[in-house]
Amino acid sequence: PPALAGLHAALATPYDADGAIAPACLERLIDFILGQGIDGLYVGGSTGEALLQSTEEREQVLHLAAEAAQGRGVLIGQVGSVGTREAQRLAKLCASAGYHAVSAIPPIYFQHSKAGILSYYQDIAEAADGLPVIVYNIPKLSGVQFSLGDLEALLAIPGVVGMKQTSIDMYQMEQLHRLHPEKLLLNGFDEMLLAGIASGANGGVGSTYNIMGARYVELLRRFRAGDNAGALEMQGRCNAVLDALVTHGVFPSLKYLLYRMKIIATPVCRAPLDRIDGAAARALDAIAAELSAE
Ligand code: SI3
Repeated sequence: PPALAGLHAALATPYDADGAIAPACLERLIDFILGQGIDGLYVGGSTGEALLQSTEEREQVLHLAAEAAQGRGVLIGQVGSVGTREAQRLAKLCASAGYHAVSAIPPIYFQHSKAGILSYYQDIAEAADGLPVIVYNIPKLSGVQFSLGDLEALLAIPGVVGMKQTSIDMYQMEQLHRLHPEKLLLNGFDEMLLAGIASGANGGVGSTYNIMGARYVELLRRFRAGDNAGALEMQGRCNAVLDALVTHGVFPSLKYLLYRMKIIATPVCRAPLDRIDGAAARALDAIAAELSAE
């Protein structure tokens, strides 16, 4: 499998009660994730709430995560932004801070031409100073739809080594694998990790690897050992948790669980993300107890 394959947690950003980034909690979270057997960290992605942070805060998180990892695991920095300048600035930082790769969502809000999006990725690859670039395809949140041909044009950019596919289109995953077997393919939706790796993905990036990484490590181990029924059983155990997260809001629920598992000090997400209370809190408390006991 290509380098950078494996399971990478889409790192959450812990905050203190005032909403500032909490370095000690970030360290504890990274220790917890890597202790579960997860291969690396995907820093500054959707789960990291990067687009709700200032550029300076995004830089701070990228630095803090690299320091806390202390050379353990693969480090992938998500640098995608509304505009090219910020993305390049963050890509440069990753190159100097010991990251192994950068990744980027397409430029959002303005509806850019395909040529504009292509040059955005070329510019990021240049700023990344030789670091491999992983395109982050997430049509659900970015609003940018890529055809197979569009994705192939992105994969042909010098420096682009692969794709993080946060898409339910497993036909497209299989096509990417079949037509570009040398490229890295990371599965984005945790609830479909088994489907993704069965369709050619070399691993995954997931938000719920923050809370139950060991379950995904075991899923992948069983799949690689040819135990498909066992892998499906693990996917089911993960999805029983994901059912609640998807119902109550993935990012606020994830923070709430990390808080109840005593890994981070507050369940705070950046507004306008929701807060968890009432019946949602009660449902998640039971899950936190179950995960803490593992
Ligand atoms: O950048 C990131 O935080 C991710 O890689 C996120 C990851 O792909 C998540 N996707 C979204 C849209 O949130 C999944 O892990 C997702 O939260 C999970 O599968 C629940 O739907």
